[in-house]
Amino acid sequence: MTNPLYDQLFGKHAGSSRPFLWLKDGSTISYDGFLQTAARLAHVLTRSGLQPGDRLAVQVAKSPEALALYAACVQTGIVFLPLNTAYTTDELRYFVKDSAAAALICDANSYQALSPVCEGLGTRVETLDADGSGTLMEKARGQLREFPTISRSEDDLAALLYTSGTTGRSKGAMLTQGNLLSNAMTLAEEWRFGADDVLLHALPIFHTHGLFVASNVSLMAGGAMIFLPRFDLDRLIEWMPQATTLMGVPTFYTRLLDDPRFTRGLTAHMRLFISGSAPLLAEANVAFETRTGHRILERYGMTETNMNTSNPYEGERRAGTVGFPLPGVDLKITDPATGEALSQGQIGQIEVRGPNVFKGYWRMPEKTGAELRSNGYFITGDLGKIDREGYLHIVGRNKDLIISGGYNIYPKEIEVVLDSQPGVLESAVIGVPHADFGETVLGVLVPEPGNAPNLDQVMAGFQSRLARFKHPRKLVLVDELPRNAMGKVQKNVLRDQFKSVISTD
Ligand code: MCA
Ligand code: AMP
Repeated sequence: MTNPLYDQLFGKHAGSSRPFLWLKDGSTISYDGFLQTAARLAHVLTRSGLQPGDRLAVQVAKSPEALALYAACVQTGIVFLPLNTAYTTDELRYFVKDSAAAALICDANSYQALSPVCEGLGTRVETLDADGSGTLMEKARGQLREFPTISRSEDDLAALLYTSGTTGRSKGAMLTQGNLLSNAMTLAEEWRFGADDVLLHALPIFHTHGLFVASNVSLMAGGAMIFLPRFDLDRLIEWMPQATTLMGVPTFYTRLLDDPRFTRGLTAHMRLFISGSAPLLAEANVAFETRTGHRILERYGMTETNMNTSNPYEGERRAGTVGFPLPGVDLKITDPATGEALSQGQIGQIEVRGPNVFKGYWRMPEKTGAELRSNGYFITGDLGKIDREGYLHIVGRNKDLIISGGYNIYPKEIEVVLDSQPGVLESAVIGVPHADFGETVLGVLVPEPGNAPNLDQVMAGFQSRLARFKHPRKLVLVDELPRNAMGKVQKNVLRDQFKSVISTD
């Protein structure tokens, strides 16, 4: 009777009084205290009728209780389905319905809007607020602090994480216990995580980076985390002297570099800075090293695959590259047209295979078939090349995707909203360079003849439909969209035409 993911990440720490979470007020939560909260939550979930394999949708602020809910799901075999707190009610409706979630945990402020949605779908609702209050923890209070762990195998689902789709319909990536476990073990070893490490945790915990990469690696090693509610430059600078490691998206690093308080002295206690989720400019990495003496270790991953490649801990961390395939990961560069492997140095699509690669998209066999080959290789949609020394360079994307501050945004979702607005004949949404977020969203509109759209009204059309971070930062009008001979919109032409439209504002 085992539950590999629970045993390796959580169960092995039972009874340990070592600190696991340091909170912003300076208090700490021990491993044992954390596991007791998780066990109480496990009782609440199972007593309310949730079974192994059922989905638990969770849209709550970052808190120790929210992380304990993840542990409770692993312990009970319930599939954890975390959701970005920025998603609107319309977006939530889709995720709850598509996943057929048995229950949703949301914050008290969203309860009024979400409970009618869930009622219609037969989904129970409980609340959990940032301070740990709400109906969920009220129910947990009287429960036993130990829970008999439910047996699971490595092939069982542990989490369902939605990634946006190129057609506008988000896809649920099915991640097994084995996917998460293999990656946590590999990363903890590759990055030399140990029980003395203190990770400065300022990422959200509803995505792979903050939830699996940062938290699972710390749990695997038995280290501690300074668990900040969100990225806040002042708090990061305040806590850095207590920490040994930081994981962040490139925006974290460029914001730190912009602050004169961020000095070599401030980072003296740090052993490792890791970046991912979006490209880190080589110049930013060089500037970081000049300022601090640390070379950021850049790695590359995806929701569907966890982490695939990493620069080495020892050896050259090559700026502008994402390093080598991790142990156990096979990676090849292929011709997008034929799928044939290309030779070293040639640019093609990146394909990966390994124990980290997901099981497929939830209830979307045709999409799974299109991206996950029968020989186990997953077509990432990223374009890259391998240099002479074996480092992977990501040179672009073969998928229509914008990454803003580490959040993925699929243009199709935005184009659907734009196209439905009065006065808009058609639209194209592109990513343009942005100093803080790396890329940001630009909407290019073609007006209906004689009926130009009111741009303020067009922007208002996004309010209830899409999370704020997906809204275009700017809208521009053009007479027509550039198209190729096949009639396809040439977004590269638009990206070139409007590349300075945000920075020169
Ligand atoms: C916030 N806003 C954004 C973003 N974040 N707009 C565009 N892109 C964003 N990333 C908007 C808000 O809606 C708000 O709009 C305004 O910016 C300020 O909001 P605030 O909350 O203060 O934002 P912030 O603190 O400045 O946040 C920026 C951030 C945050 C720290 C970069 O977005 C962040 O933590 N990003 C990390 C995302 C992440 O974890 N990605 C990993 C995905 P207004 O003021 O107009 O209302 S996992 C992944 O990609 C793979 C697996 C991997 O390899 O890791
Ligand atoms: P997500 O769908 O949120 O999991 O985002 C995965 C995508 O983020 C990948 O397919 C890449 O396009 C991008 N990504 C992640 N890490 C890096 C990196 N270090 N450099 C460039 N792109 C990255």
